[in-house]
Amino acid sequence: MKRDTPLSSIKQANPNQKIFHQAVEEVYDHVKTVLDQQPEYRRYKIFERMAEPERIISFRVNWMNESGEVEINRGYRVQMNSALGPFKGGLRFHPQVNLDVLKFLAFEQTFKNALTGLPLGAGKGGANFSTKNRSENDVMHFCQNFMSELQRHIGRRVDIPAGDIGVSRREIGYLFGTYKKLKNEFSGVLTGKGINWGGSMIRQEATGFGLIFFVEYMLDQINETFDGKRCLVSGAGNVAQHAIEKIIDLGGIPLTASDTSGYVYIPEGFKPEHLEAMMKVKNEDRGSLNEFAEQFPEVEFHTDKSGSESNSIWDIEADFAFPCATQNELNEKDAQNMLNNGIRLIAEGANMPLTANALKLVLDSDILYAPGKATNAGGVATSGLEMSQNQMGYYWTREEVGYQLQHIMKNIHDECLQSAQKYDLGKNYLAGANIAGFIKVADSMIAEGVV
Ligand code: NDP
Ligand code: 2IT
Repeated sequence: MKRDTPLSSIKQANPNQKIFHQAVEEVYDHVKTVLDQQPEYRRYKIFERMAEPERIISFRVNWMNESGEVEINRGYRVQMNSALGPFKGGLRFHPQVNLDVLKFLAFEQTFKNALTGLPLGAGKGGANFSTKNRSENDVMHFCQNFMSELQRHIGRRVDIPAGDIGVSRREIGYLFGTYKKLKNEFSGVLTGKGINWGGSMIRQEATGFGLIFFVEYMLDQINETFDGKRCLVSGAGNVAQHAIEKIIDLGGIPLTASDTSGYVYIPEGFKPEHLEAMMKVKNEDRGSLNEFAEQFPEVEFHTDKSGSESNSIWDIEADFAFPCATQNELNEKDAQNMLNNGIRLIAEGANMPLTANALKLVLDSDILYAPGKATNAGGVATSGLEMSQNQMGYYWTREEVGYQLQHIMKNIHDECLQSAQKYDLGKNYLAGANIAGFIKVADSMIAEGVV
């Protein structure tokens, strides 16, 4: 009889959660070497325990919309792992939110948060709700009803949510206001807050900036810089916007951005005025990218058909690529096109944007690749800095937070490389990130006993 591996038993225990399986398998592929060398990890079933959330909360969110109609949504919080600190991770509001997606995100968060070097456990939550085409009142009422239940399960020493897809500073504001009113407490229970009400400098920019800092360190290794490099960026939200901003700062040429309506391509690259106009359309008007494209003759708008014969953002010739939209947005065909077109580096702003087959192709090639759990960790790291400032009641300057973010990204970069090298895996940043994150959490779990 074939013996169960940790991976097969996790898959059996979580049938039909394909995205979660994908995330677990990708970590297991690297961590199994460590399990073989450290029998304690197997004896204490550390990997299996990491894949089992400490607690899952699922709740009804019912509320009345502007037309007086009752709506019912499902809210969740997956409290994944508290070995290193209180549960920490974003909230996603998107129609496709379900436990499969949230468990994958919470699992990834475990390793990412460990890599930051800050005392952060891992969690993720959200609801199957879309803020698109909703009035301001509907968004506020939804957030209030969502928090009226979530407030029982979170706290500044228990679980500290933040934003993710569909949850920006506006939603964090409504969620924070509701928590404050219900608990009669002004505290750092959420991160991504506004600067005047407990937020940290640079939290808004941190994920995109951190991604580009990380890539600067990768380029240092080969004596390269961003100067003159043509860059593909997908997404047009928080992460993509600030990645584009930093690429421009460093002399790179961001060529593209995308949303659910399509993608924009600027053959000469984004200039600050393009970015400013796109941010207005996406953040203030809450519109689509074609509304941005209409403002400039040089901005081309295309409907995206990733993976099909033509017209995908990933077909454009470039040096570097930064998928910053969502999971599994870049498939095998896209990856093959990029390799054929001579792409030299892929670094993930989104969480798990490459399908398993796309990832395999990329890892088998000789291009540089870095995974989201390392490269997008600047967001949660700056959330960690926001928590420290909330606890101190004292706020750092933009320069101070910027300096700390750069320092954290450098440490993550170096730790990934060192771990990969220690296990003879060369410059495999993915293996390095998985192994380094795993060991920190595993050792802490053993120290804290079987609880
Ligand atoms: P936003 O909601 O700000 O932006 C998401 C962008 O991606 C939007 O432009 C959206 O288009 C587009 N998008 C979302 N889903 C799809 C889809 N199925 N197909 C095509 N386009 C899509 O989210 P963020 O920028 O915050 O998050 C982007 C990614 O980065 C996610 O994977 C998130 O988990 C990850 N991340 C975010 C962090 C943060 O601090 N915010 C930290 C670390 C990771 P449209 O505008 O049309 O909806
Ligand atoms: O995926 C992520 O790391 C985030 N959405 C940010 C989480 C946070 O707590 O800042």
